[in-house]
Amino acid sequence: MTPDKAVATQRRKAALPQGFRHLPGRLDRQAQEALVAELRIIIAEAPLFTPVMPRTGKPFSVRMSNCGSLGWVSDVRGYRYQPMHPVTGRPWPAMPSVLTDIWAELAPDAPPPEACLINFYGEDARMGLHQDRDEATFDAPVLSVSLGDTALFRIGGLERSDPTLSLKLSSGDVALLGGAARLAFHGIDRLYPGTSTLLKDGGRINLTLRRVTKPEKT
Ligand code: MD6
Ligand code: FE
Repeated sequence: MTPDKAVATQRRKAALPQGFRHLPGRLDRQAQEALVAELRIIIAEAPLFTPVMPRTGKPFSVRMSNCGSLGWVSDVRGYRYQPMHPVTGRPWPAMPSVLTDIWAELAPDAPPPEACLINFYGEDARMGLHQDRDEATFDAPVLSVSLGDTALFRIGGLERSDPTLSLKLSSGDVALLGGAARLAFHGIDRLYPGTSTLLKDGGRINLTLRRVTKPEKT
């Protein structure tokens, strides 16, 4: 084996997991601006908060809020979904219809989404490699919408140690983790500040739509 080939073999190339989809530019600029305007109203009602890691209490570098009937929260007691904002105690605002429309288009067989997690990244924020596994059902995909500065997204397999592959998520992009990719490890390694003019103070918003509860059998 030539030295080059030995290196190539060692650096196992990750294949994108089946069921991962990346739809660059799914929302055009006008749709992105309209969605940001809706998110400003949502965040006025349900302010961004800084979650902390279970047990350690270490703060996340992203700030969060939610819309929809359920919201994902993290505090020293653990990760969970709850119907109320952890600080205000009020119900989460409704999900914008542009988001439920994209869900209906891309996940036509899934029951409607219940939670939309809103993650706000300042220029130094990141998101460690994780699985989205706090839902009671993994049948529906998780759908993500990116707004603002471009981010470097990394996705691997079902084990934390599996090889990973990186791609950039830009403003207006949609990503879908479904099928075998539903429980794939993934994270955000970094932002590229100044790559978008959408958010007037920079940064990035990522929205993730999830089905949380098992649908009623009909
Ligand atoms: C982010 N995304 O893009 C982090 N999760 O900021 C996620 O954690 C994510 O993009 C589930 C499905 C798609 C995602
Ligand atoms: Fe995730």
